[in-house]
Amino acid sequence: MIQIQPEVKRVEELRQLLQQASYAYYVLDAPIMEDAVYDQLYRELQQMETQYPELIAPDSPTQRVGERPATQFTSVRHNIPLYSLENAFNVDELRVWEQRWRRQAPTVASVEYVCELKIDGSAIALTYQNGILVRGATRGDGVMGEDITQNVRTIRSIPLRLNLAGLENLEKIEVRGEAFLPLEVFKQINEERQKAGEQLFANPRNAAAGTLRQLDSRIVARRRLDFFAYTLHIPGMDDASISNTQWEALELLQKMGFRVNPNHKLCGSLPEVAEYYKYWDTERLNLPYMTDGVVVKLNLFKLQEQLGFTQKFPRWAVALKYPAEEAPTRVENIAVNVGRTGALTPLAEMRPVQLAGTTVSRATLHNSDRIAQLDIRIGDTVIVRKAGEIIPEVVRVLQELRPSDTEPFVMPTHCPVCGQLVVRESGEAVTRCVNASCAAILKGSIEHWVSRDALDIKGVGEKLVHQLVDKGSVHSVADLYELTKEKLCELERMGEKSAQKLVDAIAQSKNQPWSRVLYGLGIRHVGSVNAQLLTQKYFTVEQLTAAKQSDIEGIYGIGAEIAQSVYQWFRIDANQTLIERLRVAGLQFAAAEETTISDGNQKLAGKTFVVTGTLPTLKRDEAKALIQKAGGKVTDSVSKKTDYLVVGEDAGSKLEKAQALGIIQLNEAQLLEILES
Ligand code: 0OW
Repeated sequence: MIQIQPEVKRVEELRQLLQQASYAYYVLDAPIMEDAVYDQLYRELQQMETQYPELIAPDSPTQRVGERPATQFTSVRHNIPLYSLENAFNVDELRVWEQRWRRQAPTVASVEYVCELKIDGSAIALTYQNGILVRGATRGDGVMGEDITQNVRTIRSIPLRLNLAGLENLEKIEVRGEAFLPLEVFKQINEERQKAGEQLFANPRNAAAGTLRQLDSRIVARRRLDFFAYTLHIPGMDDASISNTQWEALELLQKMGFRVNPNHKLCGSLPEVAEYYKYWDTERLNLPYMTDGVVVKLNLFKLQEQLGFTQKFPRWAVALKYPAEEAPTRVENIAVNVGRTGALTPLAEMRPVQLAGTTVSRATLHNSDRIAQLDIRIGDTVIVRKAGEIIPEVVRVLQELRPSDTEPFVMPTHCPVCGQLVVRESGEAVTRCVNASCAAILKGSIEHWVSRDALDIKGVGEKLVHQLVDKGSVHSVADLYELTKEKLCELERMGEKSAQKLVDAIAQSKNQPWSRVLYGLGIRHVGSVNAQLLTQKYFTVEQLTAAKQSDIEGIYGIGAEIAQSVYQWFRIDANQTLIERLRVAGLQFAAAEETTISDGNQKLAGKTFVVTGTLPTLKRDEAKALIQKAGGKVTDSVSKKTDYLVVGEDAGSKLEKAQALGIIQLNEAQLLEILES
């Protein structure tokens, strides 16, 4: 009788429990346990794997996020090619497609089609060996892709171990599906990139593809990719060997533990397909992810095999696309604006055109590489595209309509605002003004300093900032703290009362915590989340200034790029002078209560809280300090990243948002109970 060690038994039990809970939460959207319970079990498994490292297995939930970034991706061959889809842009073209396949299978009478929403993400291929995920790869050219296993493992809705009940004999399983970024996450990522002065993703598809190809899987994990499976293959066996139809395959994928898009439908004729296509043309705009069409597939695998493939497409499937919102218009000018970080961004100013329910007259051209790629010129007629609420983009130039007297557009060599030479670092697509006193950079840095997530100085809007800079009243954020009521009254339409209110609001900002001050300094790649991560390790600016770059990089969630940006910023004299002036003005450069934080019982480690409303006995700051003391993080606004909302009396919009996002709510008693448990 083999005696199973108790620790082996317990580890296996924990894995089963956690995997079932993950499946229920991420795939079925129906949690089977409270997050606090999941966390408790997860921590127990982590402790046991630390105590018995030999028990760590690749499919353990603790193995989702890799520690070290990859240096590059290796090329891999797909055992079974990933085909793309022929397009049909309306029901007539769909009919042509049906006539074409019917010519090839003339004896077939009535058929069933499976209609699936076409998810607008990035196709990936998953390989499972004995039910364990062993590889994840990008589609690539359909034959060769890139090995992104480390990144794929961070997608919570992709199972690390399959539920093979009754199919244990299937040694190798291939699954294909679409990795995608939910719209909410896409917007959040672009907001963070906007604040960090980085280029925005034009749409969720690019964002998903770009995220999948991130070398640092910790960044991928933070971006919350999701996944819908749609194809199941057993290498070496016909698809018809384990299920007869696509419909059954989708059901089997779900049983194995995959997320399958719930809106697929069995249709007995093309008119039914057309009805599904029409219904989802508008309904899809209410979905939390982007779609760009309907994939129509013949349901019967035997018929699929009979029809086979062309060079590029399956003959038995077609993508019935929704016309993207595109329209022609003329480029009247190409303006260049200078952002807060000095980045020069070319903008196409166009004749206004109606797109996706809005009037579009401007579209970003990103950088000079994109301009060269498009070969866009003033006077050109272009096709502009806007899908949903995504930012408009220039798709292509209609060269045949180009007037004879146009010139290729060249990015300016001098900053359009301050006249200084601009630089374009080798390997960077962005052209940048590096003159720290450039009015555009100065205005951008002050707008950033006063913004909601930074020092949150009410009443200092864009107009006032431009007045202060243009009048020469302010040359740096430190000058804000030397503004007097008299000085402000010199501004047009500034009364004494408003001036006094502004002076008070600026003075009030001296109470903001060190993490907000750090974020307000506008260091490249340091958004508000990274600022909190940095100040939870470096409680004072002296500690951060003295920190080695490698130590900064070692903080969970802080990559090499961010560490380098922070390390270099603190070595610029002008920045040290700015810090000194701000410190003299009274700004916080040390964590008030953080020094007492983390007395070792890290029961809330890695958890993010928001406190809202009036609590029965604790003041807001007391609750915040208690949470931070137990290793938790406290932020001001509710987002998908929020784990718990502590709710008091008269809780407002934060409670509604938390309810919408399914975030766990705690009252004061429950919070104290967790802290004392
Ligand atoms: N994006 C999708 C989707 C889908 C495959 C099977 C054989 C050829 C296409 O939602 N629901 N079903 C398929 O079926 N493909 C899809 O996306 C394709 C994959 C590669 C290009 C498209 O994104």
